[in-house]
Amino acid sequence: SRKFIVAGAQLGPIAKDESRASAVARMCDLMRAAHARGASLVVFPELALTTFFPRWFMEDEAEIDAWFETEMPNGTVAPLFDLARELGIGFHLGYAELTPEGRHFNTAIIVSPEGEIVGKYRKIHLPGHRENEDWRPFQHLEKRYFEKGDLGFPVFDAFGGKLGMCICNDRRWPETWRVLGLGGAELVVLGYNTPFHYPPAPEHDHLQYFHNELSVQAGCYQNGLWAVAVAKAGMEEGSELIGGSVIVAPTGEILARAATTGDEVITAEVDLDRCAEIRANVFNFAQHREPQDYAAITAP
Ligand code: ING
Repeated sequence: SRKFIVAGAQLGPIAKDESRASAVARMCDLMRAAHARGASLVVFPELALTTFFPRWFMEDEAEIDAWFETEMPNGTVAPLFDLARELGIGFHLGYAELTPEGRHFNTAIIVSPEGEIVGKYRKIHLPGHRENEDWRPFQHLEKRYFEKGDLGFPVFDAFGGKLGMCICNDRRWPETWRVLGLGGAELVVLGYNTPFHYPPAPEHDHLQYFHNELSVQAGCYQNGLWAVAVAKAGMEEGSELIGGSVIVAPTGEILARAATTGDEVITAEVDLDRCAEIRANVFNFAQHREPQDYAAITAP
């Protein structure tokens, strides 16, 4: 068996004027708590260093770029990397990436217990819109501030297994999970910032927690893999973000769920060998999958 304990480190709101140092200090506290509970890997949310800035319309490039990291690691996140090395715990971190070439991505990394970046992913499914839409109580301008990710859905050798990542809206798309499953992923780690209110369809607001679990549970079961999905939660600058961080088994069972919308650690023991219960049987791709009939899926 390849057993270890994973932790989801849910974050409560990060205020617009809250420093990155403050967010990092909160994450260090959560990393210590996760370590105290035996975790070898702790998963932080999407865009975990700042408030969810795509809720506002901005035009000034400097104002926009101030939300991005131009290096990773950097002085601000150094305490997190140092603590990881000290405790011998790996972590997943979501952040806004500004490359030296001036490209903007919604990015996540996996860092080893030695403090090395062993995997990187750039968000592919960017929800929302590009221009200000004043009918909305808040904006969702990811298509304005980020480019579509250009790294595909890679799978990395880490923690004795095969790890993949996705980010927030990616989790709603079955293609995300299937491509990671086909890549051999045994554990998918992801963060999300999901507003409770969905302006285009407010009649679905009460379903946000259900749709979060439905998406992750289906992804896990239909590809025989584990997932840790972690929220930035709570009332953040007037926008209520759902909590509901979960750890899900390859069977689709939820093994741990956050009980608050604040800073909270959830943990579960994963056994990567359990993926075989699904992948060798009901979802044995080699035996049962019929890709010759699926052409429509890759059609634009
Ligand atoms: N947030 C939301 C998400 O996909 C959203 C956007 C909310 C889309 C509700 C559809 C319904 O969870 C991000 N950051 O993708």
